[in-house]
Amino acid sequence: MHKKQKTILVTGHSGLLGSEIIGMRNAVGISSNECDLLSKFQCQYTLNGVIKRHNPAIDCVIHCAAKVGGVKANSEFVADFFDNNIRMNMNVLESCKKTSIKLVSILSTCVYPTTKYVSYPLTEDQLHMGPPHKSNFGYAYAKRMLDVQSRAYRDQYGCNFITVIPNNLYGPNDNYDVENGHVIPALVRKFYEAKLHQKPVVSVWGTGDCLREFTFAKDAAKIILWLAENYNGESPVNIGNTDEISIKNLAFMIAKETGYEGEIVFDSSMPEGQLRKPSSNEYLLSLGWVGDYTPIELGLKETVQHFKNHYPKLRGAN
Ligand code: GFB
Repeated sequence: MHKKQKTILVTGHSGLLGSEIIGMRNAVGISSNECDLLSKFQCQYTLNGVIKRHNPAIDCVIHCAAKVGGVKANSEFVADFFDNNIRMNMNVLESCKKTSIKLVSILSTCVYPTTKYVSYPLTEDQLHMGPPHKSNFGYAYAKRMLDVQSRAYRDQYGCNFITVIPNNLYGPNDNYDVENGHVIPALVRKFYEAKLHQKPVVSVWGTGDCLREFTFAKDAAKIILWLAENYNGESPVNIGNTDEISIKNLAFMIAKETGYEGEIVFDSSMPEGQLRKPSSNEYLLSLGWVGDYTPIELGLKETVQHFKNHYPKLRGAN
């Protein structure tokens, strides 16, 4: 990508990550009304047309669109997560190949092999070393194919396709659906509503012992934009904040931030996925990235404040 700023096209621009990227740069989004990325035909005509003819010229596509969800949705709709993601990715990569444009695709640390096949912290070279955790089997294999397809197109067609691997993202513009969403938005909503309706108990899924690394979506957006401008390598790049926190501590922090003072119970009959998936960001640092990550206390504060200001008009909450 040239240093002189042109325009970036962001797929999934209304989502948690895409909306942060759009907010930071001279970027355009493409909505599902304009182009259904699951349709090969629409991508061939509409997406290719936008990439070719947009003025100012588009010189990079950041592909954030994906079917995403929390541990429960991933386990229940395993085929949908595989099917939707693999089809969308095939179509978007094909469009970017045809229009010879730089592409940044997004994976996730949950797609790494499950514990017994890897050593921690997770490094990029371990991505395909064994099967993923069964809780997100479909999503993980579909996302891993982004790496495979990007490398294949790079080798055969010379495409400048790069991939990045965030860990668990969170932030204001999350999906607040408590059944199908991720833990932070689900708990923000559960604790906030429990306080609002004076409910004495809030149930948190699992034992609370699982560890996760959380990255504020704004931080991930900044790093992705930096890599879009400065990185052209074939290896994926882990980009997440590497501080681990237990779900139990996370729940206490969110309860405090929302002002909930009732009882918190841990329901081990609910899915909890992988015990941990700590990642290394050494490769990112070796490339020259120097920014800080937002401490989780501050990220949660901003997220909860946004939630309170906009409730109930939030994605997944109304
Ligand atoms: O956010 P989450 O669904 O992502 O769950 P994963 C993280 C942890 O929080 C799990 C616990 O151990 C859950 O059991 N948890 C506690 C809850 N209460 C809740 C709750 O109310 N809702 C949710 N959702 N979790 C996903 C993958 O796994 O990570 C996806 O399945 C995706 O594929 C994402 O890539 C980043 O880290 O478990």
